[in-house]
Amino acid sequence: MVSGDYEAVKAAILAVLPQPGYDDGSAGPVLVRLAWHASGTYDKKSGTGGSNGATMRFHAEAADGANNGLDHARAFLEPIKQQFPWISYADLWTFAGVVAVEAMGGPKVAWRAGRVDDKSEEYVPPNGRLPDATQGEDHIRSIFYRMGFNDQEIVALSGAHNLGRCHGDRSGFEGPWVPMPTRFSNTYFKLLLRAEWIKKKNSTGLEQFYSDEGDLMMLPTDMSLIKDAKFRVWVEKYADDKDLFFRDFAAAFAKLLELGVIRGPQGVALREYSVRAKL
Ligand code: FMI
Repeated sequence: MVSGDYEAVKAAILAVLPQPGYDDGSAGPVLVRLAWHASGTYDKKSGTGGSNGATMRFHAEAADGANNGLDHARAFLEPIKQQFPWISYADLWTFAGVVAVEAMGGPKVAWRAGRVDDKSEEYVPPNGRLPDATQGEDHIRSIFYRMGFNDQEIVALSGAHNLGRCHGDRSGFEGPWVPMPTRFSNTYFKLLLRAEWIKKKNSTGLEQFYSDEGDLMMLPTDMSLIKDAKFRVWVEKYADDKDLFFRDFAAAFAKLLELGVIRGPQGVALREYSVRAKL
């Protein structure tokens, strides 16, 4: 196998997407969540965390409650890592997110190879850096601002909840946001604005919001996007204009996957280089 043949890796990722016995029949949504959680630990002040290093391979990060269920995503990709040992996990996990978004009908997202896997746990970021879905707009802002995102980017990224579902045994929340959770679109924003959302306790005891028919859901954090006036402007724009959403999502997701990646010569993200460049 030719080292650096990303088209071959892409074909292998496309081949694992159909998973008839899993969730809604696709590995795509959980792969997008893996790419996001691998990257979203970034702290722009210290330069720590982020997608470089693939630190979620280590127990300390994999065991963060926010990462529950991502073992499925890592397991879907493991045979591909075995088939193409030259690709780093850090590249494979982020690339799989990009390939999955596009394959599910979403935009093409810019992606660059070059991340390097850390050999030890030295750079595992502390647990608790990812957002908590039971909280509101202040929390979401503080977490995403720490990564370097603004309000518009926060709303665009949240549009990924067009995909997939919540699992009671992972996050404690239950159900999908949209009727077709393996098709990328702006339906999530339309539903947020149009449906009536009713707060109820779910079967695990957490409060979430249900549509009048009761088959779709929203998280407390999703609801904060329509409660907060500055977020709501963007929800309305993205509900109205799918192309704008696709463009803005592609830009914000590409930026997310580059967090913590400081590239040296030839675009290779050496861990030592990233850390020293910040000192
Ligand atoms: Fe979301 N998510 N997400 N999400 N996410 C999921 C599933 C899920 C939160 C909470 C949350 C982003 C941001 C945020 C994405 C993509 C993205 C779940 C259910 C919860 C509770 C997990 C489960 O399996 O039970 C927030 C509110 C707090 C962490 C939040 O800020 C972002 C930025 C993205 C990518 C751009 C996807 C695709 C899923 C579906 C996963 C699946 O397994 O179906």
